[in-house]
Amino acid sequence: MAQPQASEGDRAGKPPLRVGMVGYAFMGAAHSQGWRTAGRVFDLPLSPELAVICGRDGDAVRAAADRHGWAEAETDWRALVQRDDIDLVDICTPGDSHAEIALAALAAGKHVLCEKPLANTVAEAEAMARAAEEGRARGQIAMVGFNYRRVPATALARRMVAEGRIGTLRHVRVVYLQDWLVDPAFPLTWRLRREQAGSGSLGDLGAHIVDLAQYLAGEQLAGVSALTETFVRERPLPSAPSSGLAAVSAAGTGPVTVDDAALFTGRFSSGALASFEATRYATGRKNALRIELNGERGSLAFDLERLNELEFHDGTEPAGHAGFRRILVTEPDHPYLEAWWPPGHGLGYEHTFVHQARDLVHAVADGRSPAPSFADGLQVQRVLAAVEESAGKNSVYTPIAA
Ligand code: SOE
Repeated sequence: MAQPQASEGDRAGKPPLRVGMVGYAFMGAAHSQGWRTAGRVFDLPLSPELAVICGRDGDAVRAAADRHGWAEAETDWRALVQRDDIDLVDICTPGDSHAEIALAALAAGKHVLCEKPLANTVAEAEAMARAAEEGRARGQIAMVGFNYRRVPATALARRMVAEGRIGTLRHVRVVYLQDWLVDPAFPLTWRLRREQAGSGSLGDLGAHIVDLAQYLAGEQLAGVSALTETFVRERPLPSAPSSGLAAVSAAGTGPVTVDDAALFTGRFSSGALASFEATRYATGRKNALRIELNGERGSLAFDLERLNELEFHDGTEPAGHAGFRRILVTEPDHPYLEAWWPPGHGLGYEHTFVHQARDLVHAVADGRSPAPSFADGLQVQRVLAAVEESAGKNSVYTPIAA
């Protein structure tokens, strides 16, 4: 495995962590921001370097390298993962390439960060988790990018649940609402095709809320009952001639082969109950992830559209003046905040990727398994598979395979 070598470019004498990223669209931009900023805000043991960005379209990836500050542009990910001057491979591609890139990178001795969901199938996720476990023995680190764990407010919520501030958990209810598919004229992009995306709102949005619910609860789901729906089943082909769609109807449309929305209930291993909703048809809701946990001693509630705030109801307070109160999560002793601005100066969506990079750099330097690991990503993949199995059986309760 390539060991970080000292180089003249190290910030403040820190050994470099040379990153090679595959993919340069939305997640590529967000991860670039994370790698660029983490070492300038946090005191890190290694200095992340934006070494190589990779994508199939040479002109586009060179433009992305310029825009996002990568030293080199590459069009062959297989060459990238073999380079001795790359320490970590960051996978920001559609789900159908996560497994082959991660397996090649781990076999080449690299650390790996892989965007969520880990894979498009449980079988792929199992192979990735096995390879990550084998890599651990060689000192390699592999993490999956569930970035909403790294909002200060959700990290504080996790801390409060672990401290017992809401007591025995009874309910988790969580939704992730977007509306970018409401228009039937929206084209048949890769997220709407099973062979590339693996699933629709379930894997894209549902994966986030399954991981976040389990992370905050501190326990895993034992089984689910689910409904899914595809509201618009044919969509116009993308204008790009390289859409590569095989099943093209005469009208220049193609079939949507994934879910548009998923609704499911779940039972945690403790017996606590949960409800989930992931949809791209919540007209007017742009990126509304909302989660509430109810326990015997209190409740916590978080809204991604107000991500600097956490609502807390302390059920042990006298009823006369109890109630949900807003915690402004901007104090220096709140998670991640020691490195940012004075109290009251909020953070945003992009900062979750800076925190993700920070935590991964520490895990690499300490040689310890990060959270969420590929094993965590595999468990989420098993929940998604149970949701699809239950939906296929008209919402029959379906246990999560171990
Ligand atoms: C979907 O539109 C999406 O981009 C997800 O893929 C991301 O994971 C989420 O953070 C924002 O919305």
